[in-house]
Amino acid sequence: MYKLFYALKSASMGIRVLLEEIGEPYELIQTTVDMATPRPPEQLAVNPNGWVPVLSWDDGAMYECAAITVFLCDKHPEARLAPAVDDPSRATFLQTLVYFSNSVQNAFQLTYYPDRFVDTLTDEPSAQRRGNRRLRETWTVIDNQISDNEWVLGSQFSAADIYLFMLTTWLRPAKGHPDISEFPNAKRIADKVLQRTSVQQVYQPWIENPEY
Ligand SMILES: N[C@@H](CCC(=O)N[C@@H](CS)C(=O)NCC(=O)O)C(=O)O
Repeated sequence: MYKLFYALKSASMGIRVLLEEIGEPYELIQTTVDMATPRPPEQLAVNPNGWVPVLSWDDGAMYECAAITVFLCDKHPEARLAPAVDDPSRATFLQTLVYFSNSVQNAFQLTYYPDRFVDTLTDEPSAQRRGNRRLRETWTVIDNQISDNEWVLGSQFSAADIYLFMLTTWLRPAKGHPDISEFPNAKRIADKVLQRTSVQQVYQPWIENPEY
């Protein structure tokens, strides 16, 4: 049985959607993204960085959202959430997940955790402003990549579409982030992902209040 260290608003929500899509039993272990609140020791034992998602199962555990995504998709091919290793779209699948993780998420981190990028409090607004611009740059790359495709991988729905949806829920124009409407191709996919039963269930708090 899978155990997912879980916090609202975090990347653990996208992994929970995958677990719902796969249909395997799982347990949520509540944790936090609040800097002032200690993490459970079991979470820190797997991920000393203290962030989520962290996934564990009978004889293993791991962290990093993109890696967990690939792991779960490959472990449960019957869920058809990823192209097989010899499928031509596998390359775009892996490329997009890693780009989400190390470029788009990194831009979000500049805006949400500026203290991790600069030395002094007075420099933090500058880091946040650069993060806002970086968000626009990286989302533009993704929007152009999608072009008029139905899904990230063309005609094939995949976990990359779920990951994309999750990232759109972090966009906060009130913080200076770009609005999702600036990226109509990404928005088109996010709107369709939102219709899925798994997403309706996991993202209920966000659906009720996008500023949750
Ligand atoms: N590269 C990591 C980043 C994970 C991450 O930044 N998680 C955030 C929530 S989305 C978190 O746990 N923040 C609290 C912290 O960093 O202590 C991944 O993709 O899994």
